Amino acid sequence: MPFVTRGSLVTAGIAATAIAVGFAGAGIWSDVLCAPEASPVAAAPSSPDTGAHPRVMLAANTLQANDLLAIGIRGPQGGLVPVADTRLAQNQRPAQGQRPATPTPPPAGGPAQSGQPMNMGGDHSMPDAAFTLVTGIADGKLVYIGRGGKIDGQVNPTLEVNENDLVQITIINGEGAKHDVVIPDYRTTSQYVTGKRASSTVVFRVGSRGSYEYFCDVPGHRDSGMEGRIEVHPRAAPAAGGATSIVRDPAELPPPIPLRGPATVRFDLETVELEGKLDDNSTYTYWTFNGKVPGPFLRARVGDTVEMHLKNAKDSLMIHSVDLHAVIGPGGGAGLTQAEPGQELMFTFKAMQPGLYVYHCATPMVANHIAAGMYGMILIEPEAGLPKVDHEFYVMQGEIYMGNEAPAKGLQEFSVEKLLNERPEYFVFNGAPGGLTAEHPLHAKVGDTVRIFFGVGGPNFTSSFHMIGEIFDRVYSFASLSSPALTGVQTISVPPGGATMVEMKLHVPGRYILVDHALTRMERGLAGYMIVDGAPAPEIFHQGKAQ
Ligand SMILES: [Cu+2]
Repeated sequence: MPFVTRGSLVTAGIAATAIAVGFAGAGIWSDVLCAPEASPVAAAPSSPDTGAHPRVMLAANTLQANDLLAIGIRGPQGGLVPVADTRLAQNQRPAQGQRPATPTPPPAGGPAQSGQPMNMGGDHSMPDAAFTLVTGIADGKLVYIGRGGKIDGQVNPTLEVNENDLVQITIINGEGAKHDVVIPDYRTTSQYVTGKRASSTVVFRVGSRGSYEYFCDVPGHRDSGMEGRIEVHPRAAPAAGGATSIVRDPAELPPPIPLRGPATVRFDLETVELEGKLDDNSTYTYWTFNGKVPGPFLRARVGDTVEMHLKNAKDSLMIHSVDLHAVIGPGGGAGLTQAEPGQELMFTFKAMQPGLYVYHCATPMVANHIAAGMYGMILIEPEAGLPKVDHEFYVMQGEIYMGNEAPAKGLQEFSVEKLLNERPEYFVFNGAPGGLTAEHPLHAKVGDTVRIFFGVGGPNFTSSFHMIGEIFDRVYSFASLSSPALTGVQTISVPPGGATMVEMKLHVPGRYILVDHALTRMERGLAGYMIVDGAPAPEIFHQGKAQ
């Protein structure tokens, strides 16, 4: 039986009814009819046996002409795949003629493919490959059993890694006897885990290719079966290496506005849906402003009159819009920019307050559009501009909600259940795990002054923004540019839909890591590098005794 859920949303001044249509099967499209005076909801049963395209009539007196309607299909991975946003016209079939989305079948051999190396450039803080082993009994022998991904359920799994990888192994006690895991070739020994569910994590860097053993060194356990191998392979080219990157280069932003009076400025945003690279082995359907995450950095001056144009690409499936927090006016512009595929809409606003503001798509389900990558920032500079610095960077934090456990393989589907439960698989800077480590690290030199425009698209999690090994000289809390800066700040809270501006002078060369200091999120992809070149500064930082 199909199921139908619905709820009323009021977004951006538009009274809207959002309807999710789900089926037990997949790959089914539905027709939607709007009948002003019909029974509340009538849904025809699907016909999975015949494979015929069933018609579901959503005929409700709560539906009005011009309502915005969001439709999703529940796919085989349990995720709700949004297939269309559409606006109802009187007695029409607005869904006709739109491209039906085909939900991706789940990858063969089970949902999750973790245990794949999360190659994020290699660092002392982040493993390239992570494995979980649960102790247990199989065929009357003590063993390790793989949990998650490729090794899921395997007895004494072979752990496949690449040369020079930083490898993390977590053992979990599954049955209550005392165990550990040792890897003699890498001089690595875990703590003992003695109680059921107790765990210990070890990290080590492997060297050149070869086959190495791991085992439990509690007397008798290895002999009774607790042993496996680590296979170190030459580093291979990543499988998803050819996929389009949606990561915005954090150095890509317009220069400061020269001193001038108020002016009229025009910005053009295009909403683009595309399959983008998520990690080395997977892709994700991103919804973006101008093809990157975050959207372009917009820059105006207080007092400016801004003409805001939003074009929704022809091949989009969804309606998209933009709500800028720099706007004073209902919906921040979202009510005026609900653009259907191929449509261009615009509005004008006056920049009343200096500040750094988030913008985002505000089309139902708004959290879905944001989670898909639809956020960016607009800077409204004060009259006198900002103090000059050597480098400015643009970084935003977001969340990825997919049906499979990360890291996975192939095209990943969005999961509305994970979104509603606020359980992201990845936390990301600039759209993808590894985006600001392997792909686009920030670069600067000793002696440089740098400024980071940092915002949270979210949609849900507050960031505790921190740079490991640095102190922010100045923080413009909540991105207020008309308040005095805080000085000497280690970590700054940035709420979803909020921002901060931080500035610092660089004194010591090396690699610094941008993080959310809720550091569990680093295990889920959230990290960025700032690489600082230059001469050592032993008077500030050196190994060994004071000189
Ligand atoms: Cu959107």
